[in-house]
Amino acid sequence: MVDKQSILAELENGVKTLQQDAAVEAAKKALAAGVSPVDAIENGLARGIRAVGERFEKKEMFVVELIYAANIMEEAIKVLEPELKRSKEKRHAVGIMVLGTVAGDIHDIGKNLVRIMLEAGGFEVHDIGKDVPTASFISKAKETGANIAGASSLMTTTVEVQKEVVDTLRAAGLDIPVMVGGAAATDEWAKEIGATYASDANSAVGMAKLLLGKGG
Ligand code: B1M
Repeated sequence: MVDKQSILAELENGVKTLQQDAAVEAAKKALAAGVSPVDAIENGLARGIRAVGERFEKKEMFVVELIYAANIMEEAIKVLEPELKRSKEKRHAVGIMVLGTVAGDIHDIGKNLVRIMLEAGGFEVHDIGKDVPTASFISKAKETGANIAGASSLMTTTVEVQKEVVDTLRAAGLDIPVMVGGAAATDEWAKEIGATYASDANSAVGMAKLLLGKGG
């Protein structure tokens, strides 16, 4: 019997030590052992990528290694994704969200997880991608009749664009709730710009429902 903690450690180390085969194998092991895919991502893979980020910041790793680690994480998530979708009850038309990573920011792993979890929670999500111009949030929201918007930002240099998204939606007459998240966003920041903060993909689902009066 393989214990959960050692599988989580294998997931973390696979990303941290840049070993794709080990990370992918650990993801398969996690599924076989009944570890929840959310746990495997949040307490395994994500810890690994954040450790890589810290080493990158201290200049102990090159950007090419950061890119490689992100690819490893994405490959391992592909293994977990079907179960991640299965593990949540499907309920349709809970809400329609336009979701993207703000202009200037190409980080999309976290945003993609948010999309997967929201879809699993019954939302119709229109993912407009990464590094998207603010105008795209508005045009997509109008086109799809979205009743909620989501903007992800991971960098201190692009977090300001979340405010631009809120302001531009309002200026276009779209008074829909806006959820923000990503490493550069905080609860305080969200309040300041008239948005709502969600710290992770799981709580994003509960928060989005709450914002649409469908919580509980
Ligand atoms: Co970059 N990067 N990166 N990077 N990268 C950070 C963000 C950084 C903090 C690393 C560091 O130096 N310590 C730093 C930013 C510093 C700052 O704030 N100023 C940084 C930098 C500097 C850069 C470049 C500029 C590096 C360079 O080229 N010199 C460059 C950016 C270029 C650009 O955007 N214009 C860059 C590039 C990259 C890669 C391409 C290599 C890769 C991204 C690959 C990809 O996304 N496809 C990458 C990665 C992997 C990271 C770190 C290491 C990890 C990010 C990640 O995927 N985390 C990151 C360090 C860190 O975050 N600590 C870093 C795992 C993911 C599951 O978590 O994204 O936080 P996260 O998402 C969570 C929650 O935040 C939340 O839910 C998710 C799931 O739980 N959430 C939401 C996210 N969005 C949400 C939206 C919501 C609600 C919740 O509502 C809408």
